[in-house]
Amino acid sequence: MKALLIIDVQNDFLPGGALAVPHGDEVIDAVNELIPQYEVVVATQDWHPPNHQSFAAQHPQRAIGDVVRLGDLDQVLWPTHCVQGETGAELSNRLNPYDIDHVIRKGANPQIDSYSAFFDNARQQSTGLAEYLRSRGVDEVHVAGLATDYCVKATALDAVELGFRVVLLQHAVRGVDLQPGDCSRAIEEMRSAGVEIQ
Ligand code: VGL
Ligand code: ZN
Repeated sequence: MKALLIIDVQNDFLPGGALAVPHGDEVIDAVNELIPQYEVVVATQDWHPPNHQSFAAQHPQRAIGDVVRLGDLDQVLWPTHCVQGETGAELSNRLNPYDIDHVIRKGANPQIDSYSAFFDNARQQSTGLAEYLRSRGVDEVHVAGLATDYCVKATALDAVELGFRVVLLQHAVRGVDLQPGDCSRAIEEMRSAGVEIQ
């Protein structure tokens, strides 16, 4: 059984949002067309408390795009985004909500970021997604959404490691490209890890 994973199609990652992914809105029609083709559809939400340590505003001497140490990990500093309960954290209202079976929220621990839909970046906590997918008999996941070079990549790589067959739906993802080439490199990294690029 295959599942569609719709990663972080939230207002803050769309044009006009706090952390707008260039052309991020182009994934919405693609995702809406994909939804009816899957029996299991999961959407994720980046879901940060206002004091999340990935926010540059929480580090007075630092700027957006700087890299700091958070716990034992390198952490890129982002604009304040996807704050729990705020409009920016809502799934786009252009997304067809009727056939979304399950929503996973991630990034709630202020001290650890969570790019992957399966685990936080320190791999301390599971979001329960793998368990949910297995309970539904899913052995293959197809990944769409935002952003190619962060949450989409982390999710696809974890899914491979967890033993799922993984397909990246290239027409239905867009990335940040903080450094030019980040998205192409992310796709090559996924391909090398065993993700089928479709
Ligand atoms: C994401 C940066 C920060 C993503 C989330 O959804 O790819 N990127 N938080
Ligand atoms: Zn985030």
